[in-house]
Amino acid sequence: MEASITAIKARLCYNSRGQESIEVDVVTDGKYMGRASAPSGASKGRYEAVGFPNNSVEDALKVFNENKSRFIGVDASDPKAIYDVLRGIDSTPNYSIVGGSVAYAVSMAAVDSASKALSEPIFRLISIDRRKEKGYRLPYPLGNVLGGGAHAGPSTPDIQEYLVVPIGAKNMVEAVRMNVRVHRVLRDVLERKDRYFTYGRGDEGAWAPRASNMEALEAVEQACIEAGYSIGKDVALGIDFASSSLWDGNGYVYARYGNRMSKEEQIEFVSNLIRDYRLIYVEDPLHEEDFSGMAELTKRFSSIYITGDDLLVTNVSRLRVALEYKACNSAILKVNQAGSLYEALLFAREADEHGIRLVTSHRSGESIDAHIAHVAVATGSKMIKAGVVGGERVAKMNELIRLEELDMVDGMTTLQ
Ligand code: 2PG
Ligand code: MG
Repeated sequence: MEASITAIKARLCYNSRGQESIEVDVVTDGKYMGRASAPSGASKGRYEAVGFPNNSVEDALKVFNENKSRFIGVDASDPKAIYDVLRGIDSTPNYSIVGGSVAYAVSMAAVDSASKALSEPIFRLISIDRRKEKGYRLPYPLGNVLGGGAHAGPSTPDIQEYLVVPIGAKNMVEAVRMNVRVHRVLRDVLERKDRYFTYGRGDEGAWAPRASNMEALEAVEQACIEAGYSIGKDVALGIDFASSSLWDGNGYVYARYGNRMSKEEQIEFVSNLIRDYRLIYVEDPLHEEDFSGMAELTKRFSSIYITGDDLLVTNVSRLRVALEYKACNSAILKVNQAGSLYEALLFAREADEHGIRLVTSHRSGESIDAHIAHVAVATGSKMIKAGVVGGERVAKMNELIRLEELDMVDGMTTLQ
């Protein structure tokens, strides 16, 4: 069954941070319209696809418009067919000619349209196990409740994201409810600690208080307890250090709160936090080139998620290096880091084949699209990191709640 593209159009749009982005409409069989717009990161990995050629949405639109007729007649339900056209336009490793945002928006809008034409949910069309008809599982939502770093202002923590996972949740509604509850109670905890707390939030809706790295972690732990949850049973904590943002080429610079740390000191710091706060998830604890440091942490803490984001940038070559080093046991999956959906799915398949657990993720600059909820289900991701509050964040959660109603979806996966 095919869904043939009969029209395609791109336009400038805005993301949740108020930055210019790109939106694409794809029409198949003359009547089924799919639409997607590209997200954008603040703490980007050095090796991810560029957003726009010369940082210009206009330049991207120009290249797209010159080439858009090449998409007519292509099967929108086949991410590889879309990829082939994109690569005919831009064969650079990082999409420097047309921009990763075009690659993202075209490939997502295509499956969005095909899903309507073929009356199939997107996750089924793009499943990495295409023979599968039933037994899809839902990911646990990994919720960013407090943040700093590149996502918030100068007096917030150096650490980018303090995360909670509702490990005891039985279903998606309960999981989302638990994350929202921790976020809400955390507001009260922060207000008690700082009577001048403004309820300010960072790019992803996480609270952005004036607090040191450790005060922030303690506040999150406190909020879980006050919310009535037992840590390790109902909920567990995680951290995205986004440590390439801290690395200055020589050491990790905690410029807001703390000292400079060497690689060895950073490994000890992370190890102590994992033990003291029973973290089950750490992302980019070492910078994007430090495969051996990551391997040391993965060896020490094999039972928790040691996750590569900027380290891997959803790129198969980077994944292969990481596999050689045994640098991580879990991988962030961000379609726009790869550019096209097809390349992201290839990455997911290869990671999965090697026992690397997937965590599908949003970007700090998002759209209200919910497509990544389908990407998470299609790739068997154990978790999805998509924020807790804010329209562009709950859009993904609400889609997962809808997907749970489908017969072919078996409910929550298990977090091992
Ligand atoms: C990250 C992401 C998303 P950004 O580092 O994991 O949370 O941030 O989109 O800014 O790269
Ligand atoms: Mg990250």
